[in-house]
Amino acid sequence: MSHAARTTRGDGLRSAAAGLSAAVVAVGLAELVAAVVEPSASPFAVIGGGLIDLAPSWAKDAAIALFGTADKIALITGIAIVLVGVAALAGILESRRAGVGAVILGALGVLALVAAMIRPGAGPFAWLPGLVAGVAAVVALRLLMRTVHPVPYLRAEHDERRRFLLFTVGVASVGVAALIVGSIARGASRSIESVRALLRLPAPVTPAPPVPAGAEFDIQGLASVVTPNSEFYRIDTALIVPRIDPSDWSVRIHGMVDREIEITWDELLALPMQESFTTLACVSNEVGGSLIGNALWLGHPVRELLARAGVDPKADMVLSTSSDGFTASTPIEALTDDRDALLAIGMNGEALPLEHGFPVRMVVPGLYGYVSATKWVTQLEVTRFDRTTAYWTDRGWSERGPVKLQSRIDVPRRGQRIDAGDAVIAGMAWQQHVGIEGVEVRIDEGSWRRAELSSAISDDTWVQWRLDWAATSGSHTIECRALSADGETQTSDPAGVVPDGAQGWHRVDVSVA
Ligand SMILES: Nc1nc2c(c(=O)[nH]1)N[C@H]1C(S)=C(S)[C@@H](COP(=O)(O)O)O[C@H]1N2
Ligand SMILES: [Mo]
Repeated sequence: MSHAARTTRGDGLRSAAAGLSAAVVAVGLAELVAAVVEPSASPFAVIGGGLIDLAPSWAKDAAIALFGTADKIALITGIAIVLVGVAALAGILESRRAGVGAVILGALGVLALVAAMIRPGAGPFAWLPGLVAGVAAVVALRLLMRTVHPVPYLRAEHDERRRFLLFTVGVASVGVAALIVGSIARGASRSIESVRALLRLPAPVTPAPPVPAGAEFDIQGLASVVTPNSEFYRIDTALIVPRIDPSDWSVRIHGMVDREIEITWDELLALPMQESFTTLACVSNEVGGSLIGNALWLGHPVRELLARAGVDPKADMVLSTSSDGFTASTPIEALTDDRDALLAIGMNGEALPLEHGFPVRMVVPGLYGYVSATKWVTQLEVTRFDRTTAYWTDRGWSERGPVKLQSRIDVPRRGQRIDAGDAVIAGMAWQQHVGIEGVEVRIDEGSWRRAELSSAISDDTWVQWRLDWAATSGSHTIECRALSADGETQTSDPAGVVPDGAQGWHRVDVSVA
């Protein structure tokens, strides 16, 4: 092997390492600055957030299908992998031609800067982390390059190598240290969590009736009728959960109204509070899926606030907006009729968890979350469907999203091995704001049998069902279908989640020993 060839290959590796090291220190310093100055302007968060907003709806579906609630971790990991590749390449290109790699890394900083500034709700220093990232990356790369290409004859080769290693590892360590300090700083600014923990929610003027005695069958593996907050599904576009101090929060009701109103947290808390159980479902929930949960919500009826503002009779929609720019279009009748559409502050007896919309969110019975359940809500614009469109409507989803009649088999699970003899089949059924009249089950495409329903909390919640089954050995297929309170039978016609929710019968294959 010739001396020249060896030097070239070593150069390539070292250049790539220099690029990586420069990227690590840039990311570390930028995240540290963001943590201190403006947490939501973190380069990872703004670029990730931008990707989420730009992603076509099939990509969002695929991400949810593949990673479920871990979709955000998957995205961050993906960005990190791409960054590693680009940084290594920038290092190599820089060593071939000075300036090229620096321009690439600098451009990444500019990308973070722009992404931070165009985010809804960007603060006055949103540009700073991106700038820091760009400058740090360029300076570090140029500096490290000098040690990749040392001045000839000055030192022995192994000295040069040692010097290069020292510099590269040193610079990267500064980045890692900054990342650690940044995440500690982020943790220390957990003050919103303590504000939340110390909150005392007002008692409801209209409490929910107690959960009926027969609401819950005691069957292992069957979803509980009320979903604990810690197990409640979470779906949103927020890479960084908005941290809103209630004392800074207000909601503005404007648009086609007689008088615009703005309500602060203290004003909201002083209004009469109502409690109700409402089952919330995601339009991305597949047949048999778990993106659904039921909670006891505490809040003030949206209808009262709209009445106060005075709604123009020509309006047919309310566009709710969150602090981070998400929007949902809710048909106005769902917010003005007698259903329990709430501006909610409480979930299962505590203040809303941060990731479920603290301090205030919307909850509307009968509609999928993407057209109704805006978390971190700050604006209600009374408008018309022909004037404006919401976040997911712009990405190919239906502008209206009434919940479809659905049922699900929880027990037995797919592929579960059970013993022949007495067995139980059980699951959940729902069509919020309509109600469930019955559930039917059939085995191996035989005749339909009526399942037993638990006592529903209300028409706005899901209900459990169960059926005894004398299981015989062999492979079996179990299917279920729900009957709604208004006489509809759940369709067998399958459909995917786009554009307005999945449909079809849930089917589970089991083998009986
Ligand atoms: N601000 C904000 N609110 C949002 C969303 C969002 O992306 N941002 N997603 C909606 C969707 S698609 C659903 S299904 C529900 C989920 O509410 P959860 O996370 O509390 O279960 O929130 C809705 N509210
Ligand atoms: Mo959703």
